[in-house]
Amino acid sequence: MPEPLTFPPAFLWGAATSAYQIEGAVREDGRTPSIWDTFCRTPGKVNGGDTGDIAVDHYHRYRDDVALMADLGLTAYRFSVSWPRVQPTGRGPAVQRGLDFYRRLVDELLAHGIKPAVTLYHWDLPQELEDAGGWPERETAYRFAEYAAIVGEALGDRVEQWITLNEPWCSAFLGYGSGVHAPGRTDPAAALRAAHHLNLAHGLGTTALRGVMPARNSVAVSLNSSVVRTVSDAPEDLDAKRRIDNLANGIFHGPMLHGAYPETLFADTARVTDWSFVQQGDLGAIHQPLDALGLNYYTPTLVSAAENAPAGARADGHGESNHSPWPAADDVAFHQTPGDRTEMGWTIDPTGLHELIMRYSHEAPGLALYITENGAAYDDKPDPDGRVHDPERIAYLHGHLSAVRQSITDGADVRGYYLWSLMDNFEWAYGYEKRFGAVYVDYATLARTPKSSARWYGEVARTGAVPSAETGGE
Ligand code: GBH
Repeated sequence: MPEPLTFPPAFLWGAATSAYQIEGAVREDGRTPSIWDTFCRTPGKVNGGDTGDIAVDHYHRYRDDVALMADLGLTAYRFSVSWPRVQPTGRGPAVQRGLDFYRRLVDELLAHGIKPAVTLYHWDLPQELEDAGGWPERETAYRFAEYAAIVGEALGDRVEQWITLNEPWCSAFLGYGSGVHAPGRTDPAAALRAAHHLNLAHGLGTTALRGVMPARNSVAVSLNSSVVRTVSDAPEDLDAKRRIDNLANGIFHGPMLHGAYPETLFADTARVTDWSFVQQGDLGAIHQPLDALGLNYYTPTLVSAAENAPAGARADGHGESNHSPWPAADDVAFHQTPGDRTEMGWTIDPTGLHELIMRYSHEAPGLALYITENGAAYDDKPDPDGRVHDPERIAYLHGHLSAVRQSITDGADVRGYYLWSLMDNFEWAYGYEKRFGAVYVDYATLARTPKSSARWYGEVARTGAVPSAETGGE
């Protein structure tokens, strides 16, 4: 029988969530609307008109949720702080009742031996800051740094792992480019400004955190870096790949890790913007030493030059929008990667995760890597006996964890893995229709039931090893 794949003893086995997707309680304890509250109330933006008003009521059920994680055997938990819960107008003094929720949550995690990782920004900008211009405005980056200091000061004594931003690509290009995410704007120039100000927020936020926290704490960012592949090695296809790699990856990791935007990005986007919003000193402010890098991975991106695309192929990355999230890249075509897909329509390709990890272990030498999100949506339904069997998710996790293990063998310094997601939750523009959870949520009662994948993953966490065969769970 083949040996199980054993991971390093200190490897963190976690699950991830975000505030708006799980908390609910949107009007409690002084919280004000974020751009997602507003977006959900804009007709036609979110499937079924769903909102995060109640979500999975984690705000009131966090004790049970932490107990469930401990019962499963998880050793780490990544969650995000809701900015408008802590600083309702996006400026000024903190609301202690808002911070108290996170203090209680962190204490509960620590009491159960679960290591918390805090994401400061997982897409829920206070609406007042959007009204003042949002991420395309430079001021938002300064506001973020102030907010980072508030949270760092409140939780820095008990949380060691910090993540400034979750997936700034989504905030900039889905929020201000394609408009499928809040605030729903469709302006490529504004999206590029947003990207720069998110970078600046990351840098200023990192500096602010360092200023208020013990030096032992670790600061990172979570990027949804794309594994970009082409349909051929024709020069125009390779050029399409280079441009999408710039817009997906280099636009963020360039300034953050190397202190510079990719040289060709300016020419690539010249017809959209002249980049005059980049001020002297910005790149230095963004390029702060980091302790770790978080990578979120779901599926690779397959491109060609539009001229090389078969008839009928088009950018499938646009969601329901007619606007592309890729500024000045109308002559790039996006293709479906061959293979089985999840319920999101995303092709299952663990080789992409290996490729991503190896790329960033070279791009960011010396930085610890964490997989801060990976997982799959399936159409889960309870059996008549109430159990939820999700063998497809176990297979997905098995494949991707094997890829992580292979990367470690190949020399990458991967220190932990956070499954997306702990439990079914509000899947942004898809509403509650898509289930990413290892734990099933019955939306009528909000009862939680671990799926077979949760038991399987808990066993992995407890043994520190992935079984050689993917069968398991209950
Ligand atoms: C993550 O986003 C989020 O961090 C998390 O909150 C969310 O619930 C989870 O994943 C599942 O969606 O088709 O052109 O947009 C992942 C978002 C989805 C962004 C795939 C990039 C492909 C490119 N990513 N998407 S495009």
